[in-house]
Amino acid sequence: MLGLLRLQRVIFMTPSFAGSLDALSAWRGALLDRLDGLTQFLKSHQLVDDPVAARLDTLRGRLSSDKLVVAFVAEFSRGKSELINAIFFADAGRRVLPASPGRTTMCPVELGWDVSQEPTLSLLPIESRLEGLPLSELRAEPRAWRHVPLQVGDADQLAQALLEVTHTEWMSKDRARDLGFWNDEQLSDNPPTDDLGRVQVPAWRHALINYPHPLLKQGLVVLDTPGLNAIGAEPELTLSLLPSAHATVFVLGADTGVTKSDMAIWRDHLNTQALSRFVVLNKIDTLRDTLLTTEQVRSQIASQQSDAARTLDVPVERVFPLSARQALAARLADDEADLADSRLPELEQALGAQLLPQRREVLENMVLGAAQDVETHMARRLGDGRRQLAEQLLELRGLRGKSGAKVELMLKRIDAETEEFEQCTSRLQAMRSVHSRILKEQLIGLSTDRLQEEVAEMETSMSASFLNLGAKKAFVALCGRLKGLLADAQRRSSETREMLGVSFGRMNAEFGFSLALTKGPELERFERELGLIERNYVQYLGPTQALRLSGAKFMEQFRRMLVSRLRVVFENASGEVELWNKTASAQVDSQLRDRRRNFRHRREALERVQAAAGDLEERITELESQDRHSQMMLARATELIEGLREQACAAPMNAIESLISLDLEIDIEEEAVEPPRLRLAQA
Ligand SMILES: Nc1nc2c(ncn2[C@@H]2O[C@H](COP(=O)(O)OP(=O)(O)O)[C@@H](O)[C@H]2O)c(=O)[nH]1
Ligand SMILES: [Mg+2]
Repeated sequence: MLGLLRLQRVIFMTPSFAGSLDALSAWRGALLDRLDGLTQFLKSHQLVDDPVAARLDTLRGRLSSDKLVVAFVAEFSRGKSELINAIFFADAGRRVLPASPGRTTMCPVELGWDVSQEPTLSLLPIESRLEGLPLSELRAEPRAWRHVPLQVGDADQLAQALLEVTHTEWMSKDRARDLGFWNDEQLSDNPPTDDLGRVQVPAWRHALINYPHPLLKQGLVVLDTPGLNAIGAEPELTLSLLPSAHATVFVLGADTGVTKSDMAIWRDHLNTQALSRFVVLNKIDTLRDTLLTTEQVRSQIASQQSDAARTLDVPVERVFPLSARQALAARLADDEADLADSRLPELEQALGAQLLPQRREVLENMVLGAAQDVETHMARRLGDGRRQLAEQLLELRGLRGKSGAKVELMLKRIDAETEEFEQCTSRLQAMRSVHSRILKEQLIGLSTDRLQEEVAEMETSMSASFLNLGAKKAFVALCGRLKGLLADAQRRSSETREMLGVSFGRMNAEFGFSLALTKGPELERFERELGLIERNYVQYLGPTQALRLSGAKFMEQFRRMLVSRLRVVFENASGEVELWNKTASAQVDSQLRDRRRNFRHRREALERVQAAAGDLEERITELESQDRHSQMMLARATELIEGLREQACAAPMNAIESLISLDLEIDIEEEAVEPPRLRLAQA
């Protein structure tokens, strides 16, 4: 029953954030079904080359593992954890993430679901900072973490296990300084100390919660962060996790207003993501006052809202006054009126309204691009095949009523044609060797070795500069050189494309190929990514951050993190170039194969006709039915591609509505809060 109730909630209530995610995920599921149908058909009938089949597999991987990352950022005690509980985990029936006065969440906490892993809380000890390894590399090393198994469905055990993220350790000032938690220049920013002069430091550097909660299963990743001190001490947050989040929610307290440290977080960590930022003015319940009228309280809230908007320089509609605590309590008590009064639904609606279409559009473009390529490729292959069949048919029909001598003559002609055609092989050989040489040269510019060289050059000029004040300049220079490398690769790609275009044209004219080039590899995307990395790092290298960087440990961490991010960009760019080139040569190979097979078939057909004259009509009928068959294949594949396109362009809400109108079964189990899987007919 629950499953159905939830489905109704999704459709008939104000679309909550959870509802939007449900819809997006149902849409993605339907798209995957269509994609699988198409891929299976194309592969089983061998209608596409290997690189095209691989492209479809990659598309599937990206679609099914697509994540939506929402990060909550603010000074401690603003109510981030409470807000996360209220938006995402009220269905657990209790407070899941610890939220209490004071510093509670001591380390960044990432909640998500990876089906290949067990439900676990993984904790990375704070000492791992001393080794200088970036988080991204440590993620791949299970031994660096402590693992606590989680019991699915047991909300109490989950909440109990999550208390671990609140743990702290007391340590000497020296050690705290090494770990980046003590700053002698800005004493007011430092964590609390005890009578013995020891410093209180988080026990963990990062926590990962892998848990099959329905929303997390749909690809949602929630990032909860501790306050300013911890954000500043973990460069990875600023440089990688926050910039790559699809939405960041910045939380202020109505009881505190915009404080100096709120401003510091906003300025230093959130100022590059204007489009995805949401500001929450939390705890509006604290403004309630029995001596004031509802109207008076309302206008107080409105004036705090516009103050906050002015101070942060965002449109006032981007500031959401609400009460997370009231919302959580209302959801736990199932009190709709109280929930509306908490004003949380307004934020959820805004989050859903922005994120859903944005994510959908990215996926849609990805699918449409692939559909176009597959269609072009397949139409050309099948078209070639049909043309060759037509020629063969013409030849056979011409033999009707002709003598054995005539057949003999035709056989000779085929042999001559074959021989002439085979002369293309040496030409193709030459083309291939030029092509692979050019490609090799091009890939050197995008190689990891080349990247390391450039980074090493940056380091030389960085360490030479006093206190890293020249760090920014050296880094900007590095980015300039790397952009140069990408631009170079782009230019070489166009040259390669031009060269291949000329060769293809000649091969087509002289040997009857139908070689065609697709649009060249697009490297602008990687330039944009590089630009994004540059902006984030430049911010980090600004004057307020330079001191943190001066420690050798942080320099090392900074460098490793930078290299690992740049490496991803360069590896992907190089992969893109390689794939494009591979697809071009695979086309040559497959056409060569098809042509040879065609010559062979023609010869065999004539030989059979020669052996028994009656075979001619039979052979003609066979070819005609073969032609009808490939026409059918083309029609069916086109239909499947069209279906994929249609689904990609369909609005996500419709995915659920169509499910209902199709009256498909929905699994209704005790805790069946799973998104309904669309089972669209395959045929
Ligand atoms: N009055 C009131 N208190 C809240 C609200 N949201 C959170 N709190 C309280 O503020 C304290 C800090 O909340 P928490 O979620 O741990 O803050 P975080 O450090 O930003 O994650 C806790 O005692 C919460 O109960 C709210 O909307 N109203
Ligand atoms: Mg918290």
